[in-house]
Amino acid sequence: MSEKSTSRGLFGRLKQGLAKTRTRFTDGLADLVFGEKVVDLETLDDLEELLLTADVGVEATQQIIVDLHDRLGRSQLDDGQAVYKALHEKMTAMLAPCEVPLQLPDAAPAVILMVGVNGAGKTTTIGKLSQRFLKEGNSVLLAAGDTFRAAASEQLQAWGERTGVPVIAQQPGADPAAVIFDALQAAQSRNIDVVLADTSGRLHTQGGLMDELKKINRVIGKFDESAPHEVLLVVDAGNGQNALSQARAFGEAVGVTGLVVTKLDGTAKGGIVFAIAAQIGLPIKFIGVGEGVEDLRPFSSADYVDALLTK
Ligand SMILES: Nc1nc2c(ncn2[C@@H]2O[C@H](COP(=O)(O)OP(=O)(O)O)[C@@H](O)[C@H]2O)c(=O)[nH]1
Ligand SMILES: [Mg+2]
Repeated sequence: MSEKSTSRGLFGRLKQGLAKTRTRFTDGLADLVFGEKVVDLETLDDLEELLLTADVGVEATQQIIVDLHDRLGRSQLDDGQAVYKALHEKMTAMLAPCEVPLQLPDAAPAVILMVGVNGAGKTTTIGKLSQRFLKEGNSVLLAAGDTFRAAASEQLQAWGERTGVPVIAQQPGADPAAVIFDALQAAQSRNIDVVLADTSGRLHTQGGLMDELKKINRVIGKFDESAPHEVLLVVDAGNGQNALSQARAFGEAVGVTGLVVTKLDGTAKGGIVFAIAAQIGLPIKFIGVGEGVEDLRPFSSADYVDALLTK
């Protein structure tokens, strides 16, 4: 397959993954800007409503509307196509600062800590990431830091078996910081390139569990003071605006370095990435648009907006 057709295939997958949000956008936009209708302030009101219902959030929506309003005021937007183009430009520009690809540090091993609420997709994302890193020529080891449920470490071990990656685990109820420390030592002695550390889901409002996460973070820092090199907060797009409070709380506790936004395929709330861009400003390292390994994609602002706004 040529490079071109591969990338077209991946883009098609992204479009399909974002179908629910895209339908909301393109259906709404079809009425607003693709018709013969004259573009006026009422159109902007309707557009505002459309953005809000796709979970773009009040702040990001205001930024977009103000930008279009300014342009409309300068009468650059005399037709629907011009509005569409301006909207496309503004939305891409808003997301661009969040497009910061994950770069593995030179450390041996590179340590990536995954955090987030229950069911967000941490363990699944670890499985998908381990395949990505392997493909890129790195050796990988998984640390089963979710010791809360027996099923959690089994789920991680199943990924380990599937990908042929070692998993360091202990009994349910073991101290997660100790499990992860063990895993780091094992990785070092085996010359492993990347350690992906899983953790139990916790609500950002559960103080005790957030303290446990801080301890995990400290213990990793004792192993290597530059670690963890990435702390990735996994958020479920279907939870909409809750992602923002999660990002703030986890950020305060352990210094989140980037986000993974999962399950965009199951929701029409794909606008949440704009709210994240406007109010959190952290890099979005990956997005999940399905169950397959290829459905965890590095975040691209241009592709994302293209996939949302093209029929
Ligand atoms: N459709 C879809 N499902 C996902 C995605 N990411 C994770 N899941 C599913 O979400 C569920 C919870 O994932 P899991 O990794 O166990 O969450 P954790 O509790 O954060 O570790 C599983 O059934 C996953 O298959 C995604 O991007 N799209
Ligand atoms: Mg899990």
